Amino acid sequence: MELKALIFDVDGTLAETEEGHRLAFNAAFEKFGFDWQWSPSVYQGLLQVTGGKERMRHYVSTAFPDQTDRFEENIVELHQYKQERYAEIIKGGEIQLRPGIKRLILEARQANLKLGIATTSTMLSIKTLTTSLMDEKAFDWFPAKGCAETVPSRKPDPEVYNYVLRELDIGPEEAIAFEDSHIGLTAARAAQLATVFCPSRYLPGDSSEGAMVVLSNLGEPDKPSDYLAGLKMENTHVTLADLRSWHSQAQG
Ligand code: XBP
Ligand code: MG
Repeated sequence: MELKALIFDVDGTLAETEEGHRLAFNAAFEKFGFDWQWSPSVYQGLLQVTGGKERMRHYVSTAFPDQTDRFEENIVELHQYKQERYAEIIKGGEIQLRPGIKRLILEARQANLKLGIATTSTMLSIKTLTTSLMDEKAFDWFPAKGCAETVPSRKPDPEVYNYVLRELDIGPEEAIAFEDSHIGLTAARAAQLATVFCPSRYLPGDSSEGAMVVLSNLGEPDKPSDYLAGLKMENTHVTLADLRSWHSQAQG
């Protein structure tokens, strides 16, 4: 089967965004009078729960069960406030796209490949990141966007990827997914998608079991990627030719 589409996870894959999310969550807790803050190490553990609201509910129910009622009364507004702070952080320019992401997406557009996004984050976070870090029109480069609002279940459930495949009107054997976490890789693999895995800063030890190729990142001509496992890489950075070659090898 021909390679017809690339499907990208967002957080940790398009950009190392989780530190921005963490700071935004903490700003929201403070704003709404909840006296806890998530340290990097606590947040790293909480990333095992996907979806911001789900993550916060899990934390409060386990760490501050006596505040679950008051938290539940505020969670919608609190998460909206958190998203606004996160958008400011992204627009502030401290977080950039990971190496090779924009280069490969532009190459895929040139070759008329379809593009999709599959994230447990929100449509606002997709819009903010694509228009701020990629191109002011980049939100429209991805006709299929599986996210918190369009798909009720969360990774590692594969539904977000199955949704994107349906929206793109293609089968999993015609696409490649890009992920940064074991949870996301599990979701992509459960949707039968060959996956390029570039572990992110917050999840360096995540298992790459099932990935077609494992790399430090997609690389740039002047910033070589480190090959970590899986099908062999011919270049020092990932090109569309590499993806087509891996895709046909993975098809067997
Ligand atoms: C990562 C997530 C998200 C973010 C927080 O999503 O699990 O919940 O951590 O963003 P992915 P929200 O790696 O699938 O892109 O608060 O918008 O959920
Ligand atoms: Mg991710």
